Amino acid sequence: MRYLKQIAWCITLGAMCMSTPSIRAQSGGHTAGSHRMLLPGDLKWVDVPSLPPGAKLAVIEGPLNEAVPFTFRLHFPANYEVPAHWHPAVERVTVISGTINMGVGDKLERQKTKPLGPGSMAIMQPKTNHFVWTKEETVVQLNGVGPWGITYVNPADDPRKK
Ligand SMILES: [Cu+2]
Repeated sequence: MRYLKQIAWCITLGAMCMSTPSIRAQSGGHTAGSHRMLLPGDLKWVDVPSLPPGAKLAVIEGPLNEAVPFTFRLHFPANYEVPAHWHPAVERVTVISGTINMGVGDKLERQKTKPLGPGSMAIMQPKTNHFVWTKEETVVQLNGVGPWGITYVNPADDPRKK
């Protein structure tokens, strides 16, 4: 009898494990289960309500609001600023093109930033206040594990509240 119960348990578990990838595949194929190859032209750029106007975002892997690995790109125009803010998870930034000037602190101060050009990377711990600005058009790639979010040090800087 115990043996039979174990078999039943194994079958149940097995069915669960096997059904998971298909559920994921149906949710848009953005999760780790499927092999994807992506060209820059495949990216779908959208506006970003949580950033000052002018930035564009393309989600590669996600969704960003769930506890799953995420990868996305941000396109910043020239002369762009993101005021001091923090994130709930580790932020890994890789510069694809242009230059991002990044600094740590409670208030954006251009002289406290370091210029990061193509191929550079920054790793920011959760809840660390930081800021960025650009002189030229810049594309960065962010990756980590969600849920992702942004909180501005000064709530008046939050474009979602304007
Ligand atoms: Cu940030």
